[in-house]
Amino acid sequence: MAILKILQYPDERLHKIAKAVVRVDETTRKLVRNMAETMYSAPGVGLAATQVDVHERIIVVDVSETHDQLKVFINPEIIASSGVSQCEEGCLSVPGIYETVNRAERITVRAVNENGATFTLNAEGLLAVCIQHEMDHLIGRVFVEYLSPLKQTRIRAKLKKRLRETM
Ligand code: GNR
Ligand code: NI
Repeated sequence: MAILKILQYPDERLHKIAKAVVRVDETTRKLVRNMAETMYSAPGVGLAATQVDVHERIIVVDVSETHDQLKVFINPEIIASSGVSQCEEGCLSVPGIYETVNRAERITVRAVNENGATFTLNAEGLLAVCIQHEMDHLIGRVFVEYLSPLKQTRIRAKLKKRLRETM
């Protein structure tokens, strides 16, 4: 297994659009395992392939405290959603920034798992927020893009400054 490098905002590769996975094979499963290891070691509650510079529709999520509830979503689709929930979000690609974002409160997701089987999941709470956050990454969207232009400018400046200081 391997810990993968997580792209840091503002990196233009975070805005690439991921392509659907056409075949779930051993290469897909290896990527999923490495993504899970990367997420747990960060630590984070979710990770999208986009964040490790792989532009395929794959996300992993585990919101449990015990780190034993890994969920893998390949080609995820939200087929129903309701309500609004406000959650303070963070992102492994935007370290140290936490801001409140509006999301759907409950969602129904259909996806394929690492064995190629299609499943449907109802989610709410942090799990629902996290799935929506990860699915945004797959369409090149980072959570800070929901904030005001002023906040986005400040966040970009802060992260660029930090990159200069640590590289
Ligand atoms: O670790 C993460 N925590 C988190 C908290 C609130 C809402 C969303 C998230 S996802 C984030 C990991 C990450 O960046 N996934 O893309
Ligand atoms: Ni993120």
